[in-house]
Amino acid sequence: MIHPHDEEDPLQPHAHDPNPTPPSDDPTITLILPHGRVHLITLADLKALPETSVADCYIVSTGHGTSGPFTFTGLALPDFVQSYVPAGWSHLEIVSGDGFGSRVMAAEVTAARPALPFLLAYGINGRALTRQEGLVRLIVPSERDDAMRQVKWVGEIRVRP
Ligand SMILES: Nc1nc2c(c(=O)[nH]1)N[C@H]1C(S)=C(S)[C@@H](COP(=O)(O)O)O[C@H]1N2
Ligand SMILES: [Mo]
Repeated sequence: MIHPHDEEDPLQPHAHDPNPTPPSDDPTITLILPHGRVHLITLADLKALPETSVADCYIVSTGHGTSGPFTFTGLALPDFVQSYVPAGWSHLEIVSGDGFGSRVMAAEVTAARPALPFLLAYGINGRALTRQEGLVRLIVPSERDDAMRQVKWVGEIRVRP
């Protein structure tokens, strides 16, 4: 239910018309660490780490219905964290240049490596994900009622203490 007077948290939207248009052409991700240190992470950087594929993923749009199943390929979030995020963080804010984003808690990433890991995806069904399709896209395989955590065009990852 939408209450017009609520200020909606852009990292936890309740309803959303998906944006079809990439905010830019560049898939580079800006990583912002808790003390303000910034790293640029290119697509090549992501691909240099071991890749993970997750089958039977669906993108369930409450507006235009369900697409899938897809096999998404990318860097699993536990592997991303291991390589890029120093210990002592509580959550990640994974946001796109269009303002859409998702908050991912440390427990979701690290509490026993899940069978269905979140991915920073750059592949779909054995081919490269296009920018139009969301490159680099956050995939949340367990999300089946809607797709409101599956951020297209990840542009910034903010690490919160
Ligand atoms: N950056 C960004 N990611 C987004 C959205 C958006 O508007 N911007 N919409 C979300 C919603 S509500 C849906 S249903 C899906 C739609 O994904 P699709 O365009 O691949 O079907 O993207 C999700 N990720
Ligand atoms: Mo949606």
